[in-house]
Amino acid sequence: MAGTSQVVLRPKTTDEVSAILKYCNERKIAVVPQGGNTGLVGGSVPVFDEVVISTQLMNNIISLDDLSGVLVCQAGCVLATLEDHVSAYNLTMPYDLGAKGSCHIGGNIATNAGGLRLLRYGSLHGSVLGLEVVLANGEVLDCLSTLRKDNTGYDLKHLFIGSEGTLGVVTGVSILCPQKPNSVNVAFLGCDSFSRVLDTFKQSKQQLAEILSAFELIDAASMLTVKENLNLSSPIEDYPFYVLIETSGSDGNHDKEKLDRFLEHLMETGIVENGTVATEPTKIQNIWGLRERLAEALMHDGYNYKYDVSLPLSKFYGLVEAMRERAGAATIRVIGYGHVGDGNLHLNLTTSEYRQDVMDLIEPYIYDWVSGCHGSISAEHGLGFKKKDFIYHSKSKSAVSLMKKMKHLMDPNGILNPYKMLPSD
Ligand code: FAD
Ligand code: S2G
Ligand code: ZN
Repeated sequence: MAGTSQVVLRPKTTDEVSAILKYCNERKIAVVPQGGNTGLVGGSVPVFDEVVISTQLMNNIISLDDLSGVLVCQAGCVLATLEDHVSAYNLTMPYDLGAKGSCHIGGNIATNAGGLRLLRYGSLHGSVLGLEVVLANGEVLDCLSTLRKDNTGYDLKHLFIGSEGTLGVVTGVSILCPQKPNSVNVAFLGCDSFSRVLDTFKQSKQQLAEILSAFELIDAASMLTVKENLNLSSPIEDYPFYVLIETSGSDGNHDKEKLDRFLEHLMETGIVENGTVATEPTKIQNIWGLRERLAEALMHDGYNYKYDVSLPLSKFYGLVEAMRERAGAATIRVIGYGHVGDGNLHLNLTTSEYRQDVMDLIEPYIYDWVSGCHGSISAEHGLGFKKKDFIYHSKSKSAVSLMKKMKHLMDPNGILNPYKMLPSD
């Protein structure tokens, strides 16, 4: 998505954000908060004449308590920069995205980003301890607690996690960073069927348990995409499904023993056809690249029809098969990959340029299919501009009605990221 704006403001402090919003609110000037601009549903893109408020210059790290692991920073800090910073103190960020090099922690919170480590460290609703937010009228809401437990009244910070810039501008963050693992292993396995992928997942939870830190799927069509478009190569021969399993623990010997026993079991029982294990950082990075660079690889085809859905695991790959049958002939490719551990499928179709006939084949069929399985039409990317009118496929009328009342209470002039997240009706 692309948009234009006459004004991009780059405040450095909370006070500047407050002054900007006070000014805009009094004059009913619409604004769109913008972090790293890596969002995938058009949430950070101006639709008409909104003023862009960029957090690019709000990138100070305020404090890090390496005993409690609590990091306090401004909203415009880039995720990769934060990871480097906390890593020096033997800590790690509790989430990781392929967009880490550009996305801001404020944008991650506004979209309630999930990512590659959610299986291990949970969602931002659990790791974010406090927020500082500037409200539509310029008022500064100070909820920047650094406490793990604080049961005094409504936990207001949760309102802003996943609010996509529609309830306030996040300016400060307090987040709990776990210990950095001493030992990381990545296994890359080939499976003959999706039911074998699910058997592998079940075994990984039973046998790897507390050291399991990621369980990702890429299908054969995904592998072909990174091979054809990025010239990457697979460390194992061709299979219909590939599983990337990461373990993160504190004792290399213990983890290796556990992982070897797990892999032996998978091979002996025929759940897995073949696989490789990487412990050395470059090999680990190369294997992760096959998964993390899929978004980049897909762009080379031209137009991407991107779907980020939550499904019951029994239905997870059925949607890819249904879409391949329905739209495969009209597209370059239909691929399925994602965070199996979270039940989060990324389904992408591509054509060389946008085609309405293909879009008509996909929507609303795909949303009806997901809602028919009681899934979610947006697992982690949010609704933004692109998906807001399909919200009723995953939220009840009573829920959307209360969301609208909250929006009106907190932004009566409707200046905060209008046309996003909430439906037009
Ligand atoms: P932007 O794109 O700038 O903004 C996103 C939304 O947040 C907009 O609605 C914007 O208005 C709002 N916003 C931004 N900053 C603030 C603020 N300070 N206060 C209030 N509102 C704000 N997402 C996942 O969840 N999981 C993934 O695994 C994942 N992988 C990705 C991989 C790639 C290669 C790419 C390109 C994207 C990926 N994403 C993923 C999507 C995207 O990175 C996330 O949605 C990310 O959280 C967006 O952060 P950002 O700073 O770029 O926000
Ligand atoms: C991922 C983002 C990219 C995409 O890679 O996990 O969340 O292709 C996605 O949708
Ligand atoms: Zn994802």
